[in-house]
Amino acid sequence: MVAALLKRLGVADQAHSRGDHPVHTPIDGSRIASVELVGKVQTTAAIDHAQRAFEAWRDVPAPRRGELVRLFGEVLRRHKADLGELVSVEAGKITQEGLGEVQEMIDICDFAVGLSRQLYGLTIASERPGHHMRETWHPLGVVGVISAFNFPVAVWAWNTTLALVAGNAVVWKPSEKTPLTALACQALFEQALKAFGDAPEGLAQVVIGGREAGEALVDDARVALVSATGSTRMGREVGPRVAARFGRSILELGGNNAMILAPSADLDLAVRGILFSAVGTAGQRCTTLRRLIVHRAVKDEVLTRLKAAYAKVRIGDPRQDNLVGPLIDRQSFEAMQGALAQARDEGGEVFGGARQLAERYPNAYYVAPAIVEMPAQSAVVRHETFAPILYVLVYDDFEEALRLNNEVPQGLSSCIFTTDLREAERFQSASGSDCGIANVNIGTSGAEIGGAFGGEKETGGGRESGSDAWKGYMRRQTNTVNYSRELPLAQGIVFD
Ligand code: UN1
Repeated sequence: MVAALLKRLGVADQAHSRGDHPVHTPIDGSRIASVELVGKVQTTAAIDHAQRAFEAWRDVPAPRRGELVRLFGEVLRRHKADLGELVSVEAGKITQEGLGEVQEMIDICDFAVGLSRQLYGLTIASERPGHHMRETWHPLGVVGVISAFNFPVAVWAWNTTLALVAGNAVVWKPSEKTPLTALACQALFEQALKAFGDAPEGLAQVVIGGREAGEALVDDARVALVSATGSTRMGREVGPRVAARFGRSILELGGNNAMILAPSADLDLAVRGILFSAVGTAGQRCTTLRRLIVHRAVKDEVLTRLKAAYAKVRIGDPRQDNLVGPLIDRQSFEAMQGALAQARDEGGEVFGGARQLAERYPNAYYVAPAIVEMPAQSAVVRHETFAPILYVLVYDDFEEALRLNNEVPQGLSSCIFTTDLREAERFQSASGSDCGIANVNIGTSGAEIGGAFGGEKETGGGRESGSDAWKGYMRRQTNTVNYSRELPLAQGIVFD
């Protein structure tokens, strides 16, 4: 079945049947493919190739570069159902979310195509007569993309579409847990390349590899930008190593996203918002809602409604009519159980969280999402556990809620449910949420591509996707032109 799907997506048989790295589906834990992992030598060869491609691609006019991305968007539209299904099979996302992830790729293609005609720079008033100043944006070089299992295709697309219209070449190292979706993206991209005709070879490559391949990207001075999505632990290694060679990085690391639930909130909306953000993707989004900071006056009612909703959530095969699919693997299940035990030790009261369907799927890890009432924002709450655990904290006054929101090491996403304009505006003000994303009456997850995506503090500070995130993929040049017959110096300096 997976073989037929891969065939429809254009992946050659030998690419997923040879090699000694097994690929398992989290749906039932069975082995669905085996791939070859490459190391430093092959990754460095890919970078060589990409560097040559970059040297040709940077001179192709940007709107023409956009045409390649437009063609890719068309290929994706044709293969949306198949690629979405492969995301479900390999990452365990429910069908709706697998399709949503491919839609996110299509959306960023459209965004990047428009951008290819809008790589605007400024014109700047010169202080000298007969001079003008301007700023131009130039292609940067080879972009290394390191991505995680939980958004196995969209995050690559955010980076690659922008990098390509910006005139760069890309080398992608996906998670070892999701190589098949990466091979499928590559095969689909090759269809776009073919339709385009004359793009340089090696413009966008994938290296299926582990740590060694990642390190080769991180340490190679020709990789001008490393865009890495994953854990804070990974970012702590990647960031300083890239910086040590004066490379650039865009880091998209852990989140520990909170919702402040105010007494004036529309509770129907809030409960639905919590459910999607906390339970969706089985808690495996970097934007997953992990902390609910609820006002004492509505706490009991909200928890009663939430627990009723949690008890009804259908858990099972993500391709069937369920809302919660499996965790990615056993390690992830163990991390979740460890966090729940620690929460109990720290005074938490746990609802849900147990393994489900173990008899039916002895080698897969389905869990009931957990709600944990905590007496305080203790160590376990401050740590990101990549699983569906929602910690609940109670507040009495708004300043305390804001403090709790900000008092964790991570700074990705946040939201408030309120109908009080003062609270909503304060939450989004300079002294409000310290996160990269701060929403009102919307959950923490499920951002649109049009905004810049990323966060502060241990989240790494990077921005990807919309707004002017494209500037991170280009180099800025300041140009001053003298069209006079004199040579006046800036700052009025006389040097005769
Ligand atoms: C991630 O989990 O790495 O905002 C990305 C969201 C998605 C992207 C999540 N658009 O939840």
